[in-house]
Amino acid sequence: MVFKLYGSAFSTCTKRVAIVLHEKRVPFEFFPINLATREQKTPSFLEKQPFGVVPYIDDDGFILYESRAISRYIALKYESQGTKLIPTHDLKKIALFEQAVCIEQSSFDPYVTAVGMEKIINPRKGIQTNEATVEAALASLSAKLDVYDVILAKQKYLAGDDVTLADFFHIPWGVLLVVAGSDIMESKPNVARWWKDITSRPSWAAVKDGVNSVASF
Ligand SMILES: N[C@@H](CCC(=O)N[C@@H](CS)C(=O)NCC(=O)O)C(=O)O
Repeated sequence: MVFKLYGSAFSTCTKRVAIVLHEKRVPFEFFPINLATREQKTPSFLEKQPFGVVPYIDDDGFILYESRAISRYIALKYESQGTKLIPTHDLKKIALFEQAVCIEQSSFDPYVTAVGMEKIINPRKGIQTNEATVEAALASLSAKLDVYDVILAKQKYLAGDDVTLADFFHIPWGVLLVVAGSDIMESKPNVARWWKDITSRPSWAAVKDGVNSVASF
């Protein structure tokens, strides 16, 4: 049975999962969910994703939601193909990977989503941007990225010298910073080097303009 991804072609969380499918070279069928018509709030969707947000997957009847959990599932299920995205045998490497995942969720995601919501999503909904919120989020993000810059001066990626899921988790919201008018990802040398590296990969090129089904790799 082909792997099924339900989401919105342009949503950040759907792209997060699609990057991983491309890195792992897993063919998949994409089922678009229309967020504009609130398809994600319909009873049939809520049966699969009770929080009413995208994405979710159906892997031969196994339903899973939360983009980072789905990404881990794919990375482990297809451990031996494509890019290795989670360390599995070395306890210390596993711990450093978990640390990097926590860094993304606590020191990056809250600030980039605040900027993206204010500068991109809210205006589309007719809600005025709160510039004070944007300024505060960018100031906090800049302080966090100063720490990233120190870490990335010593190693290639956030969990060590191998790329992992933790790096890829940053991309879909992180690229929106430029759209929101901020060049913060280019403003610190080691962060800029890392950012160019992970956003130059074919997996991101394949999904950045919208997620589509892939019949084979
Ligand atoms: N933590 C969830 C967040 C999912 C989420 O917020 N999805 C957004 C798109 S990126 C969504 O479905 N928004 C529509 C809505 O809130 O109704 C994940 O990572 O999967």
